[in-house]
Amino acid sequence: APPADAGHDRVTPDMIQTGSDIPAHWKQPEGNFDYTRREVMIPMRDGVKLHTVILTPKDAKNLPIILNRTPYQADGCAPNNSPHLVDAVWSGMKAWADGSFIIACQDIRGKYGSEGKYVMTRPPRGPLNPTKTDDTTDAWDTTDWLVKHLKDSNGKVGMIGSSYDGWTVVMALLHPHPALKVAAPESPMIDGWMGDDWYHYGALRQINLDYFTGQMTARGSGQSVPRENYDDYTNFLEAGSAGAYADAHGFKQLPWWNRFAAHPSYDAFWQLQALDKLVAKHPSNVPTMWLQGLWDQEDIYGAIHAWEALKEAGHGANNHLVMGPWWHSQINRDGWHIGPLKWPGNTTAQFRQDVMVPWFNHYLRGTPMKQPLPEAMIYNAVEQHWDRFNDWKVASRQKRTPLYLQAKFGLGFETPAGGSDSYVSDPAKPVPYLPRPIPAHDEDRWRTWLVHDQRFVETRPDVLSYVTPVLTKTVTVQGAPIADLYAKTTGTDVDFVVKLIDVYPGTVAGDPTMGGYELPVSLDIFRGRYRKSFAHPSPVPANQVQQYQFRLPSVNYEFKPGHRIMVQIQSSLFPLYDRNPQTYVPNILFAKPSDYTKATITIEHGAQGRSAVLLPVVAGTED
Ligand code: PG9
Repeated sequence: APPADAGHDRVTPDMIQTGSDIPAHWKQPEGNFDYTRREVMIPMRDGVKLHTVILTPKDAKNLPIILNRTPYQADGCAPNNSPHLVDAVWSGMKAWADGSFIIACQDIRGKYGSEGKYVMTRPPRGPLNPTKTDDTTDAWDTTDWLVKHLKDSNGKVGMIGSSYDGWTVVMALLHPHPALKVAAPESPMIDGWMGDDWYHYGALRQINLDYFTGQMTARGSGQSVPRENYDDYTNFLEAGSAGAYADAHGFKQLPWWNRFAAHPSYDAFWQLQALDKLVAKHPSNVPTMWLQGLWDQEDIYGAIHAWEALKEAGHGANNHLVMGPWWHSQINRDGWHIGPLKWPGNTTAQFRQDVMVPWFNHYLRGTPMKQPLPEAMIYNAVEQHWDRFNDWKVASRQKRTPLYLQAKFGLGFETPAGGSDSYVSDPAKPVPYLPRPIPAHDEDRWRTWLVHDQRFVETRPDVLSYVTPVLTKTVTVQGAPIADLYAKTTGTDVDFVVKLIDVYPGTVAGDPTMGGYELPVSLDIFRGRYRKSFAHPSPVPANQVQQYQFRLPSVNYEFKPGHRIMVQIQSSLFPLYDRNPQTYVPNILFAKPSDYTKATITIEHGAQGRSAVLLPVVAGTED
């Protein structure tokens, strides 16, 4: 008899694969899914098709559409293969995934599944973009397609998105489709030079160079810059200038870097894509919630400046400002705390549920609002509640009281007696923005650096710390503080970092680790060459007192009795910002090692100028 396995050792055709094991089209059987997912390529006016993921609740009828346009992969909108929409979507979409909205997420032109060419924050059509399309037309064409093709929709669209996705919302608002009924740009990038992602008043945020390779070395997700050392303080110090770092890592292959590096000043390249100016020129009637974090470590400038520009231009009625106690884009995640500051609840979930979604529902399906949205809602991090303002003054209309630097490192509202203080700023030993080591990819530390205890630099000889006596009554500050320094340097260029700090009492009942904490309430950096003009930098005359005046991020804060107010001044914030060589060179990005020199910097608080932080105090300065 033949052996039992005879015939089982033959290869048959069904065992062989010469094609692909990945089918050309895979369709997930919907089974018990409470939504359908489909992917469409939506044609734009120039024929380019944009990849769009559409999530429609089962049995949808007459539902509004929530649209998000992103450079970060539309598929990421619903990363989980769950049968329940609310579990399928990422945290930022959960508020819209209760079955009462159709969700549409789109890859912008040139990224991930979309056709076309990618341009970094593609400027609006005009002198910087001579083509016939931009993210305004793409949003318009997408909205038009959605309301015509999604039969289950009620024909009304709301747009949301944070950061770059917030920028896409603002671009849509420059000429909105009539079906766009409500919008929320969250931490939108508005002016990359003045105070959002790329520069702050001319100082380069060099750790964003990773973002360039991440976004532009691949259509999908690119990689960050490879590191020699764990500590980015060392990496950037060893590289010399930001330009040398970029050159060493191949950046010359990136067209965006070459445009970027050729325009270190606020010339037409930056001016013509500043969206606060553009929204004021092309205001929309779309009810818009401009939203950002009070400690927004990436785009702290954008939302409030766009909102102020609109209010100034007479469009306050349909534009609202919201500032929560949040880091960048935290609105799309949990909001129980930021760093060591804990809130009585989940501030983001509560805001989305109590304010944002009802407000969207009002405009998307006519649901009455329990309480109208005021002009501005700004969290009071000290009293731990939201303050509602019917007239939040734009910065140019705020009254301010000088909080003067005083002798012996005092600080107070009284006219200073006179004097000055000096420090040596050494570019070989720049002041870190966090205690070392500083791996920039450590997300938690990056998200919370703006609330980091500043005691770690207080005793450095190149950091001046001025402090008030212990307060006996509350000083309430509402608005944008202004740093107003009178200073001289032995060099010909200089940076100033000014921090407004709340110094906690030495012991804090119930929260002992906060004893003596030095909490930055508002801080920023300013590059001295721009003291007279952002477009036309000029050397700083050595040894001559100059005025350096710049606006700090807006606050709604109370300095309480028992606390003290501190102002810290220093000339670097590294490696977040590139080092100023302190010798004037045409383009700091490409400063040579020999340009970096020590300088003695003197801050005046007397006859030569009364340095101060001009505070928008609303209570607490008079007896
Ligand atoms: N802050 C990021 C960004 C926005 C716009 C341009 C470049 C970067 C972001 O989080 O999207």
